[in-house]
Amino acid sequence: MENQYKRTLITTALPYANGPVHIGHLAGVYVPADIYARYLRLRGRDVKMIGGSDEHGVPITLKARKEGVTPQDIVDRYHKIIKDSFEELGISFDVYSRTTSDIHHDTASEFFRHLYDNGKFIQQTSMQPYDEEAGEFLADRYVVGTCPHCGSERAYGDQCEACGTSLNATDLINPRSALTNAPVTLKETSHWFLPLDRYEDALRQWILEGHKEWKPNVYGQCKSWLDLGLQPRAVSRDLKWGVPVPVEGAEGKVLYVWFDAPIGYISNTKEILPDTWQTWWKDPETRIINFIGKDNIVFHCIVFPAMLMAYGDNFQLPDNVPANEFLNLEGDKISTSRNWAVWLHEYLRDFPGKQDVLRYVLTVNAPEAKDNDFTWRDFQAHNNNELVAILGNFVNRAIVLTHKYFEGKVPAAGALTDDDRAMIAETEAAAKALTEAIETFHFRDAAKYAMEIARIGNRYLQTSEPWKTAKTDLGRTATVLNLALQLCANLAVAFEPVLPFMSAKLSKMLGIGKLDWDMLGRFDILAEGAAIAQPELLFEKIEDDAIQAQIDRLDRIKKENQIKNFTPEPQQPDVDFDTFMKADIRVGTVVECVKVPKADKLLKFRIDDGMGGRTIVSGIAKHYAPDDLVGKQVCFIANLPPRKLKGIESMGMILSAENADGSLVVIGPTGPVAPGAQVK
Ligand code: B3M
Ligand code: ZN
Repeated sequence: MENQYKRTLITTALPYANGPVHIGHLAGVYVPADIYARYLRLRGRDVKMIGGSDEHGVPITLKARKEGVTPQDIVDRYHKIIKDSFEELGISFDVYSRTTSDIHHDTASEFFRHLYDNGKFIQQTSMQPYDEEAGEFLADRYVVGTCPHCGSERAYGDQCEACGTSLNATDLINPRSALTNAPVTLKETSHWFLPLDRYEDALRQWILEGHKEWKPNVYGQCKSWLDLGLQPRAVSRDLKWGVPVPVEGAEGKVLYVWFDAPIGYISNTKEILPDTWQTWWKDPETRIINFIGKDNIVFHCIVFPAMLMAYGDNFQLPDNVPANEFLNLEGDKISTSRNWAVWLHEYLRDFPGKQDVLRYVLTVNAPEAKDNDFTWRDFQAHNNNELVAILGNFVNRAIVLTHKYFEGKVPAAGALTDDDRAMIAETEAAAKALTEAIETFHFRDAAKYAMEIARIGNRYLQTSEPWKTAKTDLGRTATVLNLALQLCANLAVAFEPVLPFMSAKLSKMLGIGKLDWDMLGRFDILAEGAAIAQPELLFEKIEDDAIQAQIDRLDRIKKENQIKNFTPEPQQPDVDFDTFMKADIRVGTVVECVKVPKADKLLKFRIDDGMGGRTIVSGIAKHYAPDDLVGKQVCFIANLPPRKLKGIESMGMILSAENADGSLVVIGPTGPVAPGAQVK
């Protein structure tokens, strides 16, 4: 079932350099791509894994403007963070470059020029949002106004973030420029369009007929796009940041970011293979695989292939596009703008040396067929119950016993029993299933089959009890430990794509030089008498406090977001002054406060009200501990009729504000006030 291509070019979506990468990017694109690349390398295949930062596009210029720096400053900052953190996580790019490189600008320009010279574009004029004051056309994101659906005044020209509706800039009520706040006008402009409709039949043929094996989510999205009918798509924009459109009369225009970015795959290949890059793109014996997230499917399966078809010259189309769905975080959509994410560079700082744990958890939870959820408790459980308790435990036991009974040397295996043969057969079956899973991009299953080999190991030690036979039949113990060590070697191979750091450590302990996928399922990897190093822990337990710190961080962010996005309740109808004055609001000092028994919401206050004191029962026990308010001054309504709560007579109501997250904050004077003073 192994494919017959001569070489494999793996591309990974180029992340925008307007922020760091997070676990959603990793689970969707980079971890699966890395697993696949590492697997092919272990098979001795010729493979290149191509990556880089996408450094154009409006979000980058917006961020630069917001911070008062240049777009180049922004991309320099995030390119470095992204590149360094990928490297630390062991994502084994053969190149990780950037679309601001000269080689990319040249390649993208040449690509456009070739299409232009060969009449592959049509030119169309249209009316676009314009800022008279700045003298600039405005990208959708630069137009702000009132949402026609929900009335939010902070909607953008492409989307209202308050209600989630996607919009056109012309839909907004009172559109204004985000640059100058000037009212937006419409002005005529001319752009180049790639007429996708010309490639519709070829695309149908290629995908719908030729690639029925693609994942259902990818195939389905392509089919619905094609069934809707394709339209010409603009490939230029009126912007300053980007690759300038390389033709006469195109001043002030750049290539649309989605035109230049996929060409980045070609530029980055050129960068490492200046002489042979064409073989990697134009030889039909090259297999191209695009790893992307589901929001990029149309660009990789429709637009970029149409660009390549338009170019001609034997450019090859991807053989597969194993796009993933989305990963959520603690039940909520990951969002860069809401800071709702686990950022890779922060993970690496908070969990040093635990790269493999994240890789493992993102693999077993990968959103391969549907959206999936990452939770910190689940992360901890996978580490403690699987990596530590199954994989780490098995390897440790096998090596410790080898040192205990055979001075750290691989003992000789004697005659095999039925149990031994059954264990070998199970391992072979798991290895076969593992290979099949990786070949078909089922990486979740792959990680499970690899872990199955460790489970087989634990069961084997448990049933054959080499520590018992050591007293009666040391030869039998030797056989069992020989096989157990061979299983450890199998684990070093099986897990290399997912857990490369563990695999390197284990290989070193076992004295294995170079790993090879063909070792998998074999029980003669380690030679009799070979020295095994002292056992080192492969994984350590992650304690509750480390997990709680992450959960607390997310709680804080959730709270901050609620306050940021708070919309006050509409104002109440007018009340006449005399009615208002009837409410007698006073200041009092809290003298004493206790919890009301059998009522988890209630606190009983003794208040010095300057009039002999009173008792007030208040439902704020979820927000304040009894001691919090003693000695503080609060405002209360004094003339409400007395009310019995849990048998206690409450004489008034303490005032508090309800915060955006539903929490209550008690209201008091900002300076010392005589108890009993009236609030007017
Ligand atoms: N930068 C979009 C994204 O990060 C885009 C991918 C480009 S791949 C050529 O989702
Ligand atoms: Zn809205």
